[in-house]
Amino acid sequence: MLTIWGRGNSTNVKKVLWCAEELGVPFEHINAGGSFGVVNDPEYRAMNPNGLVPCIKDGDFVLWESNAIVRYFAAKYGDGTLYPRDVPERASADKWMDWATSSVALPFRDVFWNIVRFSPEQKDMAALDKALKICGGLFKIVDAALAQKPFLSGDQLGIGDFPIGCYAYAWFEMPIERPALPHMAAWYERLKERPAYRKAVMIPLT
Ligand SMILES: N[C@@H](CCC(=O)N[C@@H](CS)C(=O)NCC(=O)O)C(=O)O
Repeated sequence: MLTIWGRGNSTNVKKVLWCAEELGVPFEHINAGGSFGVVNDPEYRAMNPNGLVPCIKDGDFVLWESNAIVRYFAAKYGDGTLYPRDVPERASADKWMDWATSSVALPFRDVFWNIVRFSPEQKDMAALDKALKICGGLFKIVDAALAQKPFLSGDQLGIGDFPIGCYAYAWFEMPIERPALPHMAAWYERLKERPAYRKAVMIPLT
């Protein structure tokens, strides 16, 4: 039996829930983190000493780090579909996962928290403005890639689409000014057609 821990409104948890839903793997979902607590329980810390979400247990196998979990699900349950067998194709998809963490996560967090999470007194408009510009520039790179192929993983949805696919929902639904991103917007429309994406990712932002 597969168990997934993590509050569903976390981008990192969404990746994992969306991937499991795409693959049709049955799982139990336990809310954890934020107001749900759980992450400081000794049993949870024994699984994930970081005290962060998501974390999964598949049989006896425990794994944390959302991108690693998406790769694990794809390799175990979606070999040849979500997990490209062609090595350069897989590496190209991998690249978008790593890039989402190394380049997008921090500026995106500044946008998201200043628009969605912070109270009016907490908002930092200078930081928001700067982060919006950075994210707009980064998503132009995504837009250019999606001008060449329908998905970040190639001709079909794959591991490379999950992290930025989760950001795309917030990016296109937040009340912000966005640069023109026609190919990224068309990809987002394609994602919105997927029941798994709607179920796991398109939940209220607040
Ligand atoms: N690099 C980790 C980051 C995990 C992370 O920072 N998770 C956040 C939620 S997005 C968390 O657990 N925050 C504390 C909490 O929710 O209690 C991953 O991708 O899994």
